[in-house]
Amino acid sequence: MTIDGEYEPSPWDWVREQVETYERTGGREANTLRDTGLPVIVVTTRGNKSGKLRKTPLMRVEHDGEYALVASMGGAPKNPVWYYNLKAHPDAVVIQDGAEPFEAELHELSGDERDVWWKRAVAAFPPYAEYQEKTERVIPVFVARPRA
Ligand code: F42
Repeated sequence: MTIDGEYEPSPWDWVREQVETYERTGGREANTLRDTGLPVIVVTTRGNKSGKLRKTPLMRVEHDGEYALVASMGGAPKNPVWYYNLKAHPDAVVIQDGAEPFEAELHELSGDERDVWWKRAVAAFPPYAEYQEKTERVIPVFVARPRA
């Protein structure tokens, strides 16, 4: 499953290499964040300015076939660029969790719905809690599910 466009790899070596290895092995390798043992997914978005395809590994926060996408960027003061790509092009999203990528539909969470998913996110990846304490922004969370 793909969306049309030219792929522009991440400028960060470790991110680019993780995506390449994950895709080449169908998620059998490079499927955790460094040596944490905690699983990742790969999310494809469309660049909000360039229109090019961007691939971003994120922590795997899965519940009943749905996925939280947590725009934490290590608690940095600014949102990651992929957040703006999702806001600009919510219809151009592909998620890979294992061998088979799928097109996803998603929305950004607020209120109680965000609280429920935030707890799930911290359970899957405890450092998210520290990241939220480090930054003034409320870390954005999307929920994504396979497109019907
Ligand atoms: N980041 C998270 O925010 N949450 C996670 O759970 C997470 C987990 C994770 C696990 C493994 C791993 O390897 C990385 C992980 N990361 C996680 C880091 C994540 O993969 C991203 O690298 C990080 O969130 C930063 O995202 P970013 O979209 O800001 O990426 C930067 C480095 C980037 O690629 N910048 C590009 C560039 O050329 O500088 C821009 C890419 C882009 O989308 N450009 C837009 C376009 O139109 O093409 C426009 C850019 C603009 O100027 O607005």
